[in-house]
Amino acid sequence: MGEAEKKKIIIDTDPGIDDAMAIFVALRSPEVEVIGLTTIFGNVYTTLATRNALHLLEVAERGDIPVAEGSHVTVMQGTKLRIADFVHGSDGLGNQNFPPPKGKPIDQSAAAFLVEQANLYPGKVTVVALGPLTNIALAVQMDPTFPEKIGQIVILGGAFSVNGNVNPAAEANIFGDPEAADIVFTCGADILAVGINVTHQVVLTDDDRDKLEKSEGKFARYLCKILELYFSYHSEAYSTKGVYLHDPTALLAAVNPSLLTYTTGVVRVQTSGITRGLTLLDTTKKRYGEITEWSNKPTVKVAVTVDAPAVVDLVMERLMYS
Ligand SMILES: [Ca+2]
Repeated sequence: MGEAEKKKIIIDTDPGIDDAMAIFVALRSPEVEVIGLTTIFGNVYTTLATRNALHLLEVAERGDIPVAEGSHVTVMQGTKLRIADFVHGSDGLGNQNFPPPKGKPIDQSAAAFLVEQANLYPGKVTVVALGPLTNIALAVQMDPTFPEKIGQIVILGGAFSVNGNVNPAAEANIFGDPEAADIVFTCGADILAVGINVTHQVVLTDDDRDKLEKSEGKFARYLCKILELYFSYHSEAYSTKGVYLHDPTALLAAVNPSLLTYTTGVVRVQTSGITRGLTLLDTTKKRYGEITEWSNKPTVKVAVTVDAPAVVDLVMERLMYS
């Protein structure tokens, strides 16, 4: 596949153990060209997310890929952030205390970088959003033409007709900045949301981890070190013997959309009360008698099913290849 035909992707990320997996899978996917990483708070604070993004690119010997640092606060300037360090370790990468990266982020903010790239390659850039949606919302606010110029936004987020993973209502990435999520879901861009109703079907088992451990693959060996903490969190929180592949599933949805099936409708995000962060899809099948908060809003695609064995196989294959 020639460089010109590859899908250009920007990964907006809060690394994050499964973010690390997704980034490595992307770098090993010949169908796509990673043209940048943008960072956001979520699994860690933004400063550490930037450091981890740079570190992961150095592990992959891809220091040529630019990293643009994202927002340190929510789109409403909120500073009280939810940080999931109890899932990913205080360093975000399984408490391995890796040395600091040599590289530095570019001078542009994540939102400015997103806007610039969308303008440089109109209709050609896919954003894979693996954290709270603050940077994407800021890009929409910075340039009202961003939604039509961006090719697609693949969102890892939401819990559609299932319980959340922060609380019964909310999934973590949406809960991290619900106002930003509502801006993005209603901005009119070509959006595909991959929620935990789908990613909870994609499980990397103990056996899979053993295979990674025994492989000669550089990424596989690296990931086995950081995966330990992720496995123990899942065992405690869900009583499972495997881990959910949230971020790699969303990434592969961008690489190969035929791995999932979708429905279409309008998604709004609850921004207040006990269900703050709830994603609610109107499938537009009923004509309501009144104007609702979903009326006349752009539709998005929401993933419904996933070929989970195929996703796990692809993740394994791409990580084990050395
Ligand atoms: Ca993430």
